[in-house]
Amino acid sequence: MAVIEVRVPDLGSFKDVSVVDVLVKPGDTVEVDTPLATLETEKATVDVPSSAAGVVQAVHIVRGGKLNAGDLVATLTVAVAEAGAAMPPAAPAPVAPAPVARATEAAAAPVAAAQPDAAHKIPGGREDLAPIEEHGFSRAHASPSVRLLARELGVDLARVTGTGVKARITHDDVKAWVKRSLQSAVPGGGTAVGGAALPSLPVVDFAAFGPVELKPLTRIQRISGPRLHASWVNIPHVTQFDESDITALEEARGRLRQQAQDQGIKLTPLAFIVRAVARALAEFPKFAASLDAGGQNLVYKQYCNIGFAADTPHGLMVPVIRDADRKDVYELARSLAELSAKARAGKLGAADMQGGCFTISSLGGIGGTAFTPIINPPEVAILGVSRSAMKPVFVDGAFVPRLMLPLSLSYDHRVIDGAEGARFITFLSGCLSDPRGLLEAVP
Ligand code: CAO
Repeated sequence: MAVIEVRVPDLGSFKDVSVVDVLVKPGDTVEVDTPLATLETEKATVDVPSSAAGVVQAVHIVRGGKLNAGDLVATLTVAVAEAGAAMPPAAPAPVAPAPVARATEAAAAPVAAAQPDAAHKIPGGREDLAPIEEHGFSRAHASPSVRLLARELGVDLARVTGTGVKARITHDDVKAWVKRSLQSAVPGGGTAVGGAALPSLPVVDFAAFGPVELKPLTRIQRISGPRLHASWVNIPHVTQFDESDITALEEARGRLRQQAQDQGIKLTPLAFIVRAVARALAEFPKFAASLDAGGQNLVYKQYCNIGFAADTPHGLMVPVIRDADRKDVYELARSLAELSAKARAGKLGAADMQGGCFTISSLGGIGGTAFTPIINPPEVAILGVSRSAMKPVFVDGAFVPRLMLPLSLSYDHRVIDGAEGARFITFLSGCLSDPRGLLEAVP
């Protein structure tokens, strides 16, 4: 075994170059060309590749530090043959192979200009790959040679998941991406590989049009955003609409409201809706089921926990009412009030938001006539409720004023057929039209 040094290669006229990433640590095994660090000049980023295969003995740089050509980056323990190949005897310490510049935003323009076409050609004749988005491409974690390969094949590195050290994108990752892309080719163009080939949205410089202010998303938005996105792109949503005649329900609620208030309970329409949903789920248990991890079986649950979306100052939260089927409307109203107060105070624990079978998103207190709620995975359906309104309804040969409640049921079409969706919402609508069933004692 021998110890060799890897130093910063010739950087041309650049001095005091920043270390933006240290990619290895002592004990890591590296191959020839494995990137050890990424440096950033004013014009481009460059990788410092390993000059030999071996094990990292020590790293001599830190992220954020400044380096110049010839500075020591790392020492490697290598097999003697490797050492000989990498560092001829009596030669100065080996210098990493000449770096290939990675285009940064500033340096990317010529590349983009050289490829004005939106479509990139890849072997096999497919020309419908999405265009390379230069900003994302330049920030991707990949070595110069991988970047070159990606350019040749028209692969946008921003879309490729790296499997190398620290999720670095390897040559094989790029090739595998192209292979998947070809396999998923669908007539008429477009790609559909696990979301990997989704076209990206344009990056806009808003400041070019006037003054702007940057405000970070809330913590909850940062957590819920990717989950909503995953649901939207992974689940084939269908939304079924209906209107339920809740005239009798509102009359009953009006009669009971004062009595409930005396017990400190605010009896809103939502408590009746949760009760009706619990009944509908007992009738149609598939709407409370979930796909198992392999996507080949449905998991039917012997419990009925119903979540509801709560609008809080911190963002959207979904507390879960446990055993909603065993609670009457008063108990449900109490649970709704307690959980939403907890949500607004930012005091919900993880357990308060877990184990839901079905979610209700009620915007009825705010307004709107209908919306398409996004399923809350691993659930397979969600009910959206909008504001009730008096409408003329044709009954027994005449128009009569009835209070109509708009319902929007989104369901996972992999699990639920359209006919089942229509049956579920019709049943639910019927339950809400007849408050007697909702006021019965719970079993
Ligand atoms: N039609 C007409 N009026 C309705 C109604 C409906 N569908 N639903 C509620 N209302 C009325 C209530 O009766 C109440 O009226 P009063 O104050 O006169 O009694 C008023 O609207 C406000 O109700 P509320 O909001 O206090 O209570 P709620 O039980 O209806 O809802 C909660 C509780 C937590 C669901 C709700 O406050 C909330 O946060 N809603 C937003 C949910 C949301 O953001 N969904 C979108 C998720 S996707 O981004």
